[in-house]
Amino acid sequence: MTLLVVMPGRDTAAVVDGLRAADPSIPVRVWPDTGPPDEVELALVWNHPPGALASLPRLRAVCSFGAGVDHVLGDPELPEDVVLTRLVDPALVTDMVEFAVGILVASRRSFVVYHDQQHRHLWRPRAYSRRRTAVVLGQGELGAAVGGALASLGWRVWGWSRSGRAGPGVTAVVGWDDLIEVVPDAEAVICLLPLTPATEGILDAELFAAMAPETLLVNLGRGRHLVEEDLLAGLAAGRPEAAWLDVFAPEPLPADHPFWDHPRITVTPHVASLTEPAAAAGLAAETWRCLRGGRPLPHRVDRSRGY
Ligand code: NDP
Ligand code: OXD
Repeated sequence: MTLLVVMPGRDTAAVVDGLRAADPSIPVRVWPDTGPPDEVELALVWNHPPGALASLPRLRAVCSFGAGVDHVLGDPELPEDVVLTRLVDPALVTDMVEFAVGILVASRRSFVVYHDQQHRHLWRPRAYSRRRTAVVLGQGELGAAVGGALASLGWRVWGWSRSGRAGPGVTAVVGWDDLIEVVPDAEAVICLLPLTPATEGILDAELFAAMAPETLLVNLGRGRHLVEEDLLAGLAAGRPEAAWLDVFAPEPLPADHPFWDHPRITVTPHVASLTEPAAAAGLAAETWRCLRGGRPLPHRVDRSRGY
């Protein structure tokens, strides 16, 4: 039985090294060199070619190389009975917290404006608000940590989830109507939702219309959470005032896309939190051992919920 790494276009050497370090006894292959397809029992995947997993008749489980699983569930030929797991890693959480807090601090305190002013030899202090309020959409591993970190820095934070789960110091918000009620009080709205049929297009005109002027939209979830034309119209109307986008549909963002040159959009290339190959390899190795030992798999995804 083998573990197949399916990450087209990515450097898989570090992942294979990580798997060897985690458990040298695991027989590893790298797509497209599957070996005998009926020997593959577990796959570690990132953006696999749709249909690739359907050609593996004894596949039992798939590990996502990242926290998100939309890239796996988007495959219409994903075998029904395959168990899906995802990466849950403290380093991924720390990196996300650092990135999200960094964006909010840099934006509120005008770091980019001062950098520009320096080069124009301008001495112009700018006022800033002390309200410090944010809505974090998604209160899972990442959203709860971001919300909790902001709360510990004195921010008033509302955290939106389906169940009412919320990070430490974060006020839970459930349901669209309650979300729309708190959004006008937020200086920043941060999206850390998984991409599912229920969350696709959630960053839309209705949400933007509810925002107060001077609100910052931060999308760290997935590009398809955002209705792009609604954002461009919203920015023109001043709600949101600005946007920081780390994720796009598709990626990379096409060279002629209007977001690149928009004066109030900041584009970063999906770097908020980068998967550490050794961590993903560790998860895959642990999943392998659980499969072999007949134990429940770690960080299992509820396929019907989509996250
Ligand atoms: P989790 O699965 O741990 O958490 C998901 C959260 O979203 C939960 O709080 C869940 O609510 C909430 N949620 C899901 N659907 C809805 C809905 N319809 N309405 C309201 N709340 C909803 O995910 P993670 O925190 O680990 O990751 C979130 C996403 O971040 C990933 O799916 C990925 O897309 C993105 N990501 C981006 C990265 C980047 O570099 N930009 C890096 C890593 C991840 P409940 O708690 O009630 O179930
Ligand atoms: C992830 C990501 O899902 O990198 O981990 O976006």
